[in-house]
Order: sequence, then structure tokens, then C-alpha cells
Amino acid sequence: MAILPIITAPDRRLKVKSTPVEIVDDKVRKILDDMLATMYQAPGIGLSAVQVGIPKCLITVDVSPDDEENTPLYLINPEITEYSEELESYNEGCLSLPEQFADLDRPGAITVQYLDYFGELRRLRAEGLLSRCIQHEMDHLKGRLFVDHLSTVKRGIILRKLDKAKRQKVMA
Ligand code: GNR
Ligand code: NI
Repeated sequence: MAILPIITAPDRRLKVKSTPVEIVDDKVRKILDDMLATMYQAPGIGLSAVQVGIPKCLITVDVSPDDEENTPLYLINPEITEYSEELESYNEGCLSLPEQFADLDRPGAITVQYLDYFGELRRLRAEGLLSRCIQHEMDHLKGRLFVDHLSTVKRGIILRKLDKAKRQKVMA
């Protein structure tokens, strides 16, 4: 398994719309294995392939608490078939916007349909952090980051903070 470099904003590659996978073969499973290792190493609770420069509809997720057994989830070609009407607020972060956070409203619960690691069609009802994470990852597949849900002013503040942090890293 390989740890892949995670692309951070601003980068045009993060705006690319991902394309569905046609066949779930060993090549796809190898990407998912590398994504999971990269996600755990980061550490993060989710990762989309586009964040490691592969614009395909592939997502890994694991929202299990640190002190519990890992429960990795692989979602291939996910589609949300149902959103709850109730919105929930959560302080969202992103590995492609390191150390930046903002409160964001999203539907609290979703139903998602996807192909699993073996190419089997699955349906999952998710709520709480799992629902949050899947919606965040599916945004990545559409070339969207969580800051794209914010006002121009709030997005500008975060992107400038990120730019400043990056420049200070170069200087140090
Ligand atoms: O690790 C992550 N944590 C997180 C917290 C709140 C809402 C979404 C996320 S996903 C993020 C990893 C990531 O950037 N995935 O794309
Ligand atoms: Ni993200």
C-alpha cells in the first residue's frame, strides 16, 4: 500500500468533476487500498480519489472512534437517493484545506446507493457524522469544497488564511 500526496487548495485539480468507474477490478481496489492508507495516515475520516489526483468516483470513509476497531467503508459511483428535510450544523474541515474549519448546514440524514469493494450494489441509510462525511466526499466528486457552500466573504477569509499558512511554511 502506498501513501499518496493529498492535493491542497487552491488547485485546479480539485475542481475537476470525477467520472464513474466502469468495472470494479483489482486496479480500482488498489486505488481504494492506497486511499484508505492515505486517509488513516493523514489522519482523516474520509477521502475522495480526486484529492489524490484521480478524478474517478471513489470514496473511502471511516468514522469509527479512534479507540475502536477500524470500520472502513468504500463507496464507488455513489448516488444520494434521499435527503432528510432536517438540516444539521457541523464544524467541517477538509484535508485539502488544512487546519481550516467552518460551521455548515447540511441534511442530517441521507440514503446513498453505491457499489462496494467487490462491485456489489448497496444501499445505506446514514446519519450523524457518517452522513456528514459522505456528503462532504460527494461534493469533492463534483469538484466542490466545503468553502463553496459559504458566503464569498467567509470563503475569502479561509482561502487567505490558508495562503498565509502555506507561505509561512515556505519561509520557515
Ligand atoms: O477528516 C475529515 N474530517 C471531516 C470533518 C467534518 C466534516 C467532513 C470531514 S471530511 C475530512 C477529510 C476530507 O477532507 N475528506 O475529503
Ligand atoms: Ni475534504
